[in-house]
Amino acid sequence: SIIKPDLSGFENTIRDYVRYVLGKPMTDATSTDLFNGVSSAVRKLLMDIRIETEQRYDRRDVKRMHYISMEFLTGPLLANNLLNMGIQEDVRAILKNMGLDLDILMACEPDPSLGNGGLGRLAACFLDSLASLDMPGFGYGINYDYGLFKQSIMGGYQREKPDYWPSRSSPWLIARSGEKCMVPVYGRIVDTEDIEGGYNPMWSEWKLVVGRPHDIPVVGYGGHTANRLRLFSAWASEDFDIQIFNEGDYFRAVERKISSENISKILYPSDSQEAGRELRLVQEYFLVACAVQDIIRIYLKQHDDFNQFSKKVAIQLNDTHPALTVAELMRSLVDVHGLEWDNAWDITTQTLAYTNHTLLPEALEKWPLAIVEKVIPRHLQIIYEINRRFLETLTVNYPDDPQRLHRMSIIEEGDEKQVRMAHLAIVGSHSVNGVAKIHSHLVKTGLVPDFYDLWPEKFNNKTNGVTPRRWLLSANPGLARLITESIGDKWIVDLDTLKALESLGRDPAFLEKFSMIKRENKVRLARLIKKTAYIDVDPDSIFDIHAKRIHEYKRQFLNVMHIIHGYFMIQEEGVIPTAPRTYIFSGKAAPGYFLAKLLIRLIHGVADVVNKDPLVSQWIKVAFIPDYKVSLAEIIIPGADVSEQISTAGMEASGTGNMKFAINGAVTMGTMDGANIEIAEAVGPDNIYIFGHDVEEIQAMRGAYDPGKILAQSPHIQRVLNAVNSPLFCGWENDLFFPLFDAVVNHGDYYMNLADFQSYVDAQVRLSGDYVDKKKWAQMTLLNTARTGIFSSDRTIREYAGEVWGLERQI
Ligand code: DL6
Repeated sequence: SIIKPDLSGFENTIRDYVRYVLGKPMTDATSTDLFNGVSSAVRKLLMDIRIETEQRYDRRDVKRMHYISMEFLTGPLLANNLLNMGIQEDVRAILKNMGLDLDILMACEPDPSLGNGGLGRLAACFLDSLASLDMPGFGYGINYDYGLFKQSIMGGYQREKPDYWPSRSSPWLIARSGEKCMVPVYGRIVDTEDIEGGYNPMWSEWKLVVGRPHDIPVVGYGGHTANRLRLFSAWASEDFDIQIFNEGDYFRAVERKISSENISKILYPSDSQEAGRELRLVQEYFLVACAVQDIIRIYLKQHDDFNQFSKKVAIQLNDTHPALTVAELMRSLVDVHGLEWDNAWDITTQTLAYTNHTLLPEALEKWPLAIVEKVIPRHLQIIYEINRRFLETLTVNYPDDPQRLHRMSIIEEGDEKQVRMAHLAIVGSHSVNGVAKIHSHLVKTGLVPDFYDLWPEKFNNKTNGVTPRRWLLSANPGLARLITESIGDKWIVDLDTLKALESLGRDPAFLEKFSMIKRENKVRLARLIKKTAYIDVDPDSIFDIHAKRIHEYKRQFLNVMHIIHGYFMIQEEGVIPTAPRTYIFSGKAAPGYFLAKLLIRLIHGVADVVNKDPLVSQWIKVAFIPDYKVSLAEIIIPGADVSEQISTAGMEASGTGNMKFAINGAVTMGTMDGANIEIAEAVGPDNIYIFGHDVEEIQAMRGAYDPGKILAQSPHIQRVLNAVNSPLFCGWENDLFFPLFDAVVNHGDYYMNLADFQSYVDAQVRLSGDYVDKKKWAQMTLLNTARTGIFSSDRTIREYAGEVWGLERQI
């Protein structure tokens, strides 16, 4: 049931905001002013729910779960908050009465891009599910001034511009200046003797940074519970360094202040290349230090000692980025609160749990000891001590296996010693999970088999999920309405009930309505493509969409190869495809990732040639939508017929885009990778296109794989790759795409594009054939929606809550 808040003062709050906060008459208010006014009226309602929720939790002294993550990709919040409180239509009516249009105001909301992609968006889905399930689960993150860069395209190239979001003035952020955290950083260790003559390391000469919390309320569906996402901004401990200021060096004092505040200035834009950059380590430490202090402060409000800590507190580490929590919690318990090491260690390991989100070797964080020692010398000592004790237990378990000790040590030996963050996280946690069945299996068998051998009971799987509130109810209002009219609205909180749609697949009238909604969503998407990519596309063609970060393992290159192949089939062989298709790409490349950026340029080069060709363009169009972000995904995903999920098997941990597309009725073209495997299980083999080598086959091929052999035997692949390496798509820039050609032809094709090419082409031909059978296609897409309820993040959160956190509903 939905508890609707009282809206009687809503209009006045908007008017008061414009008049007394902005100091303007209503007649002068801009759309952005009015968006802020409406949001502050919504925020007022949220605060009532938030305060009641907190009192409920306090009264019951509940166990709380804290999700620490460097990224939370919330996306715009107004629409979601209104829907979750069940008041979107009421507010629309109030605004209409005032002569205002809710949709226009919602379009003014900036997209807080505080994340790179899947990992950050998953964290946001989890917060929505926790609140919707009335569970005490909170987020801790960084209030970056600049989120992920804005992408624009110039001459086919990606350009990056800073994305400033109102980190100090967003209507959703509530500054909590009374709850700031003091974070020591840098300095050195001075060895002193304690009173009993023992060793007593003192961390001294540190510099103090202040973490100022800003809360974003997170209201669950139904309006019963509002949790919070707490984001920390970094400030200098004093306005200036008074000492330096007094010495007369005004500018150095100001610079010091600026450098402290740099800590929360910007989100690192890559998935993988941050390790080695001191500021990134400082950010990671800053986050965990603030979070741990805050968590302990909240716990101590109701407890006098730490005996109950792990019964009342669970902490989930979102990837290794917050792995320093292990050392920081130990430091806090031992150095600050005076606990014995063994007791502190039991508490730490019983409290912490770690989620792995990637197997890619380059994304597994390792920090050079020299940087760790410089930034957090005391933590390095603690890590050494944790490692010493850990290696001692290993010696008992594996007395004759020194190699194993080397492999498992938290410290990696070598020319440059490094801290292996994944090992630190595993040793310091009671639970380690992957994010899809296959991924969890590979964590155990491929990534850290030694740890699995030692602690098999620690390892588990939690397949990702996505929130149906944002990704169906809000993003696809037409489909949401049809579903609710047909089977009721329980699906919003129990997505498995979508199963009831299956039987409607035999009802032609229902199928017709279902297909019409897809068409309307395609028209909406076609408008977006026209507006952002300046290309006219036909909503009756197949909308084939590849939207995600640009990365070699995600194989946008394979997709482009297939497009070029289709181009030649029409041009040179007169083979016309069964159905016209629009290939739609969207996604950002890390600014330092040369090949990924070149791939964006290639997509544009191919688009130029294909879209201008009078014959081919009747059958194939290519469009790249710039600046992929949550608000665009909400338009792109519901408009898809086909969802491209074509990573090299074993490389995509799970994927969550794949789930969003399938729930919205797109049919997956995918490899047996990540959660695609579970999507295939759920929808059945007739309702998905699976192609390519699976994980075992890829593993078996490694080492012996010879792309040259495949190339020699395939005139089609030769034609495609020669075209990539020819002037055809280059415009006036010669040899532009040679590096992409070279990586595949001369450098081993690490991502095995060629190995999967033919089976990809065959699957695409089958798909085109099925698409023209309107009834068959409609049934397939319906079954994708009906059978993917299992991919709700509510299911994922229930699993974490029951099996990892010991978290209960607090209705
Ligand atoms: O678990 C969320 C998401 C998965 O769905 C993707 O498959 C995976 O690539 C992503 N991982 C990361 C970690 N990157 N780094 N470092 O973003 O997590």
